[in-house]
Amino acid sequence: MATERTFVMLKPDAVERRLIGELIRRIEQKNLNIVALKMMRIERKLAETHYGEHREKPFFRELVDFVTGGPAVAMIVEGPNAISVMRAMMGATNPFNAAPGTVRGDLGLDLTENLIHGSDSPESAKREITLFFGESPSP
Ligand code: D4T
Repeated sequence: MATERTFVMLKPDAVERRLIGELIRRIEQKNLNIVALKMMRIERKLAETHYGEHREKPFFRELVDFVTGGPAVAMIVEGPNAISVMRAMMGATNPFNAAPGTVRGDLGLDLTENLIHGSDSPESAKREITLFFGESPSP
């Protein structure tokens, strides 16, 4: 099983709802490693670049307003198949479809304010880690 690094963001709704501890607890209990972590207010330009693939979507502005609207927590998470393992733990994008046991299935009720982001491929992970943390060494 390949060791991977993925970019994880605890979105502003998670911070506001005091769920940082709960979400980090889930990541640590899964035995993944948190290798970098910072709390930050995401600047508009960074959010627009991060969500660049959605630039033409009707929800783009709302999404950028939301992720820049309060502090978020950015992390690099490492472990075997970390990218897909994190995606499975997060659950479906829309919390209404997310299975119980997942972060969004257990804790979310809103499509935009869906608590957590995790990279969806090795290419996105590399791009997002660089965007948020600068160049970082491979595992
Ligand atoms: P992120 O990127 O935040 O981890 O979400 P996903 O990878 O699970 O899902 P995504 O890229 O399809 O959507 C990005 C982000 O946009 C919000 N969203 C999505 C929204 O506000 N309205 C919508 O209609 C959709 C489809 C939720 C996640």
